[in-house]
Amino acid sequence: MTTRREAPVADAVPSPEAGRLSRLADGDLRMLLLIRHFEQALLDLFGRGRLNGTTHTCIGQEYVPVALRPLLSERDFVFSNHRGHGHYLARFDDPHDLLAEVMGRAGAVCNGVGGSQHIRRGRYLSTGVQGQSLPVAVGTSLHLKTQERGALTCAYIGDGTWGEGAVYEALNMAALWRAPLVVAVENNGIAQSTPTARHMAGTIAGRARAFGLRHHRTESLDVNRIRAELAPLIREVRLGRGPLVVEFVTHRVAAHSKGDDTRPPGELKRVLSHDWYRLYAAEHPGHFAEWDDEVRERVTQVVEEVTGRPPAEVPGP
Ligand SMILES: Cc1ncc(C[n+]2csc(CCOP(=O)(O)OP(=O)(O)O)c2C)c(N)n1
Ligand SMILES: [Mg+2]
Repeated sequence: MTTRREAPVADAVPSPEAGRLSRLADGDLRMLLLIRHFEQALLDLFGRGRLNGTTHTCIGQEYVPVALRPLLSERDFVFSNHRGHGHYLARFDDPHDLLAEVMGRAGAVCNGVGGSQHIRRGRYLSTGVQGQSLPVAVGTSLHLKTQERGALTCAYIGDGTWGEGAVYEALNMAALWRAPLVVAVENNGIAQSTPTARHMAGTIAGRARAFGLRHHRTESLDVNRIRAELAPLIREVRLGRGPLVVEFVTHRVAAHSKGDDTRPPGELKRVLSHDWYRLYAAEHPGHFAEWDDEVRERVTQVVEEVTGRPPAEVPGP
């Protein structure tokens, strides 16, 4: 099979806040495209009835974990959420075993019992339960603080997850004990079908401030620029200056899950004007063309190889 092509690049009308996108290193563009085509392939597989269960793609938000990638080390813990395929791929660059996990095929990261949302691999854990990870992330970061100085825990949460009480218990302890914790907030302006303005009183900055936490907000889609902004802040977390909340103002280009998009056409158009994929193609057409087909083809091969595998075997008790 081949994965579906997206809307023509000519549709890309850059949004002024999105800014210009600088030229990426090949490895970064390759990773961004890997995540994009992987997610697109999952939607195609669902559409053709080849996948069970559910999935939440990070289409439009791929640049967040790609920007963080070189700022995190193997010693760091990463806690992911229901929209976690990009977080996983940016850490492991292993689409075969992730797809096998989602499809329940041999070689699956967690023998196929975790599926799209519940994955553990070394120091990487994801959960589909909103707000569940932050208290555990604080615990691991305190462990690192005492046992492995210089390492940190990074926990990804969405804007909607700030409605969970456990988040505040965790932030309180993290602040009091100066935990080496980075809370990466993917503020995509919506929680399932509820816009942020209708579920959040105040702001993420204000909530971080209430605990005395450092907060950095970025609207950029530019991987190089985001990295330059974050590198010194993350270094300070490693040096023991306490937790950091990074708020990425981002855009969920695809549906919440598989096809449940309730946003009006005008809003979808606005969202598309922040899609790095279309914007990068328009701004760096030569570089984009050099990699896009190649990575799409790689994902096509991954899909073919993994769908041909036998079912995963769950080890007995
Ligand atoms: C405790 C809990 N309540 C409800 C849900 C159902 N649910 C899954 S994703 C989601 C919205 C999450 O919004 P946000 O945190 O903004 O993340 P996004 O989906 O936008 O990435 C909801 C309500 C859940 N997974 N866990
Ligand atoms: Mg959200």
